Amino acid sequence: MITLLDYGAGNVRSVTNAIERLGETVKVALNGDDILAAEKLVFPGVGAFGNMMQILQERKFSEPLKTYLQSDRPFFGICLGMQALFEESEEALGIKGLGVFKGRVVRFATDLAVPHIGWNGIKILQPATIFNGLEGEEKFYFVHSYHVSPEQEDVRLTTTDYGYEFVSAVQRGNIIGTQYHPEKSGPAGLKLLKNFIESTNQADAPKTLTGPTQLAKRIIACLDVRANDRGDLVVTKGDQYDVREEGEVRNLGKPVELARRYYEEGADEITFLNITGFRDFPLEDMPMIEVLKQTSQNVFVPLTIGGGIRNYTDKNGRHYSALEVADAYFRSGADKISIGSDAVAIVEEYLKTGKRTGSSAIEEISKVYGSQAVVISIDPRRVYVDSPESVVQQVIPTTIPGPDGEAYCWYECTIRGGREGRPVDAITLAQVCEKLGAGEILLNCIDRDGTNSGFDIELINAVKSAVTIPVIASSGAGNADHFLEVFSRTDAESALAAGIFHREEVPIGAVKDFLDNKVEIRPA
Ligand code: 1PR
Repeated sequence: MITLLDYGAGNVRSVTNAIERLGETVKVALNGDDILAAEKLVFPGVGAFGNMMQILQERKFSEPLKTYLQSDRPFFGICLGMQALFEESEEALGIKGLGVFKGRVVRFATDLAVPHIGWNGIKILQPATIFNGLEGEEKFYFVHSYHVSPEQEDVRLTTTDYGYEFVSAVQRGNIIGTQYHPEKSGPAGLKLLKNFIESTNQADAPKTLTGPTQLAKRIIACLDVRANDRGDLVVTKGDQYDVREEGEVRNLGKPVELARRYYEEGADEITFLNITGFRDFPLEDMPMIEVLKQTSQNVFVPLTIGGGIRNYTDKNGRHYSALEVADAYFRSGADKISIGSDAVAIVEEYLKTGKRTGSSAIEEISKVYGSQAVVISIDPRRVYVDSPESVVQQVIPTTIPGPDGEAYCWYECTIRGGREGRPVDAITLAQVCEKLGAGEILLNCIDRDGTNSGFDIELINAVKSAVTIPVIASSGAGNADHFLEVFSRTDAESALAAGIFHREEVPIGAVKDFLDNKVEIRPA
């Protein structure tokens, strides 16, 4: 039996699902005695360091955890669960870690996008049973802005390159910690967890990479979900956001089944967008929560969910904060949440006052779950203008002239699924959201959505060059070449598509086969 330390934040469901999938039972530690009684302890930390350490203290978990670790019984810390083993973190100066390993947790000091999100390789420095049976070339899923910096060389288990080489796993005796998420790293990650569960004493000689590891460009499958007119939850897909055909909501399949198919075909991430979330409050629309729960039982890559994440007061006067909505999603299996319409309202408010309120959904959720868990979904539409001076918004020159030959455009943010335009532009929106704590931009484009005509390269370059967080290019993919184009002509970290995958015009495997040897990818 595996004991799981759940300190209340983040997605522990995925770790439980992964362990149960491997045939092992999971007991959640409810108090210090449960920790002390554990035979094998897994600590899947997600969120922010300060918040985690405070909760460990409040729940009186810290001392039993230290005692357990001193006894050298099997321990697996994942992400923050590894960082907690160190003395302190730059993420929350003044708050002490468990101090089991000497050293600190530091923020990435690189010009590359931070958080470091996606699939990267590892260089194995010493034998460890968790790597038995692996080829050494596998990629694992990372999502973090901080990494450990151990004082002692001999605890370094793996390193990874991102701007520079950092320690991505540690080991001392039976204590193991990885920065990467095995529960989100597909078959390779499951193998690693299986090795921990079965723990033989014999570690194979490690096979490892020689050169630097490379972060893969991610291919993301997106499922727009809503109820059709009969009330069934379906995956739908619009043309420029219009999801109806001859009056009916297009039905392209069942969300849980499709997500599972995309996982098996090699999707690096799966995104669900509850596209009517702006009018049907998600906590009253429990089917989406159920979709997440069921999906996370079979899908071991990251899951993002968006739609309806905002403050809400129901008809009985009960107030829900956006954080509560996000909590429900995280606890049901989401790794990231995506905020659309509410981000526009937050940014408009910020632009009026120039001040943070500290209470916006972006700030509150990133404080608890970490910025890497907060994606901003932007739904922009091109507006052509004659000159950069003609509007206050950020304008770019365009090689695709407007209907009257205009040589400039700006990107108007929309809300409520493209129904309403707002005077804020996509570049400003992305910049302000980054400032408020968002960790990634999902950059849609209404003009390209569902057109199969390729990504809007000008939009992606304009937004990508204005922020330091990762950008997901979205809307318009019609063939595998469009993915090569977006990765060669922009610095987007990932590309998302919907229609071509749902209609099986170009399967994910075909996109990856086409990109292989041209772009760094995780093979399907
Ligand atoms: O505003 O926080 O409630 O979130 C609602 C979310 O639902 C937003 O992320 C918004 O993008 C999304 N949404 C709302 N209405 C629609 C619609 O289509 N009517 N879908 C919609 C947006 C856009 C993409 C799509 C790509 C790729 N979907 O994510 O998957 O454009 O499509 P393609 O490859 O077929 O071209 P809130």
